[in-house]
Amino acid sequence: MCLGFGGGCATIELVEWGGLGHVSSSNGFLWGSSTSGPQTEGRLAQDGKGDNLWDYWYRIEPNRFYQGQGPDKTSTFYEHWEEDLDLLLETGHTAFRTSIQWSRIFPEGRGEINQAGVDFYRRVFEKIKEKGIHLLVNLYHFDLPMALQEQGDGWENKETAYAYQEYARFCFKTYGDLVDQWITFNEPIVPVEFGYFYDAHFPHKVDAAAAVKVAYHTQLASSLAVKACHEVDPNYRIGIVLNLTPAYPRSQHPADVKAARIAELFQAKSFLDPSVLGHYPEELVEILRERDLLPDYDPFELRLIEENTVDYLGVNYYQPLRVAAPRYAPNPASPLLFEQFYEPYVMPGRKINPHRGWEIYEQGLYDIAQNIKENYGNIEWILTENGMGVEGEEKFRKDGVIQDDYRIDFVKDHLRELHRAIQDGANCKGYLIWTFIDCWSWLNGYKNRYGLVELDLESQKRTLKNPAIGLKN
Ligand code: BGP
Repeated sequence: MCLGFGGGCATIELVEWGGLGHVSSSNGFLWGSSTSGPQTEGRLAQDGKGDNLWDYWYRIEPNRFYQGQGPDKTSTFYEHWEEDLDLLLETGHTAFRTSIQWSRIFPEGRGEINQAGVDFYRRVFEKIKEKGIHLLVNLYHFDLPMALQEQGDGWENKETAYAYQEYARFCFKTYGDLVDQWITFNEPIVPVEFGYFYDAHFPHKVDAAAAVKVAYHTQLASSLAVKACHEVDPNYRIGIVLNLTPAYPRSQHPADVKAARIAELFQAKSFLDPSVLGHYPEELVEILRERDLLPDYDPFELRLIEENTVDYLGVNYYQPLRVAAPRYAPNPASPLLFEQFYEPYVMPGRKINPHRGWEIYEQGLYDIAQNIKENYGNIEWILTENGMGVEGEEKFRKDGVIQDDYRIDFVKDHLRELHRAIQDGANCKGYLIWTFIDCWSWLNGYKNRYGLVELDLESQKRTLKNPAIGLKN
């Protein structure tokens, strides 16, 4: 299959699928993949890492994880990192994004350092730089050190934001010479939604007031990290990764349109506006104020958020958010949930990834780009996650290799929309696929495979899938 980006500095044109590789480091556009520490590294008895929320939750409720697959082993990157990094070049990466596990550096969240963890990341990052690969490092991918949850109620406690800033500052000082772009948080709305509205992530609270506090303290932490980063070195670049799908209303009925507007306030603008514009959307503040849900804040913190906006954005995009006005009035005695404002809408005739059940809507990427251009000062951004999960992928194996042509088509179709957006002025500087080597997923274990490289869970053997081999040639 033939597609990719190429050409001169200003234009990006569709060219042969040289895939991630042969295209254009020449014009500086970044090609690569994203992953995270907790989803790849695994733990060894003597590695000194402390528990994070996932390690703890898995220990007490392994039954809540797909096929009992937890975060203890994942893809054993902690042991196989050298071999894995060799595959970066083989699969044509010019950029790579991973995350540091806070609990590997500070097992208790703050205080004593785990030197083995500090050295591990240093070695990994040095090797990535030796290979000439642009390195993006995220500081938080859903993985709060458990000690901070146990001792201080985690993100419900403002102190956690300051503990995070100390951790972040340590990382800027320790690895700043190796990291090209920093990221404060990955999809910070996800732990708020899944951990505090819905019973899907630990700590399983269903409590809107706690959710709002967690969201506010996370934003505060992100802004504190931006501040610390620029204090350590004003030239360091730092951003935040958000899932920015527009909310598409079922119809133009005013109730559906309102539902979509509120969905976007909760799901996207709650972090996008303070991170990029430096303030919260007034309508969101009003909704919270009316329900007596505003968190404790002081003017100093709001000023800090205003003065420490991000240098660039990371955008994750998998599927669109389609919503409709709620069908039923809420039961006044039930906890406040998103459904009181909007409910998911399953559009008849939508295009589907049948192997994962998620809608495919490539144009969403173009719409995201237009939104950033028109409403967020056309801030520089990178597509930091886009990819296709496939359940039972072994059924596509032929001659020993997974023939994932469907993934090539998926990427190709999204790149077309990205290309169109860039032609229309989008300030997008890179495309990172989710993911490099099949990795562990929070609730789905190894059910849905996303990798350019196949992982055999038994032997831990890595095998290039079809397009990855294509990239090599
Ligand atoms: C994103 C997360 C990733 C990854 C991905 C795929 O939202 O940032 O960590 O998990 O989704 O989703 P899943 O693993 O649920 O299929």
